[in-house]
Amino acid sequence: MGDKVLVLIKPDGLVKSLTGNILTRLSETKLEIAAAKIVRVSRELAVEHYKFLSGKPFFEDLIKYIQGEYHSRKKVLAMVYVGEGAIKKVRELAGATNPEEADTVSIRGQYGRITTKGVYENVIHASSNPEEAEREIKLWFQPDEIVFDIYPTEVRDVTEKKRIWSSATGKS
Ligand code: DAT
Ligand code: MG
Repeated sequence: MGDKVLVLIKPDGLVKSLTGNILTRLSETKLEIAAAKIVRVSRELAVEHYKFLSGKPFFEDLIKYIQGEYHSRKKVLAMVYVGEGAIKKVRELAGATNPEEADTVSIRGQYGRITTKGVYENVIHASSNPEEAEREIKLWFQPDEIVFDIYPTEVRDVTEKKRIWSSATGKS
């Protein structure tokens, strides 16, 4: 199966209508898409995702950015790609963390920017190594949301409160 990688198209990517373009470029890698969903990012999820950067001066801005607080679209597109060299391939396509330093034809090089506040709006996230990929994929996705069994699962009886569709017909 090869590597697994969590890919996020961040709120700036969505506002700039880059989704189609980025998906095309990802598909050209011939990696396989194993999961995808649009997510409204809670503070809890954002903090857990970026927990290794919690000591950094830019941490609070980073949390606000991924939550869409700086954009009109408060959501991200979260995806899992699998395949030989997936992490390397997607990170190469993404380009360097700092959009000013990223290769000019990479996604971050082409579409990223540093705001006047110093926030790196770099359009896309990609896990940086297999351990991070596993941690991130398990944070963003439940097993049933992924079409392959990419990590071992277990069956357990759990009772939890769950929001379901109301039986009342709503007006759209
Ligand atoms: P990457 O996203 O390339 O894996 P990272 O994991 O080191 O980079 O950092 C996560 C995000 O944090 C990154 O996409 C943008 C932001 N960031 C990193 N370094 C930064 C800096 N010096 N100033 C502002 N934002 C930064
Ligand atoms: Mg990283």
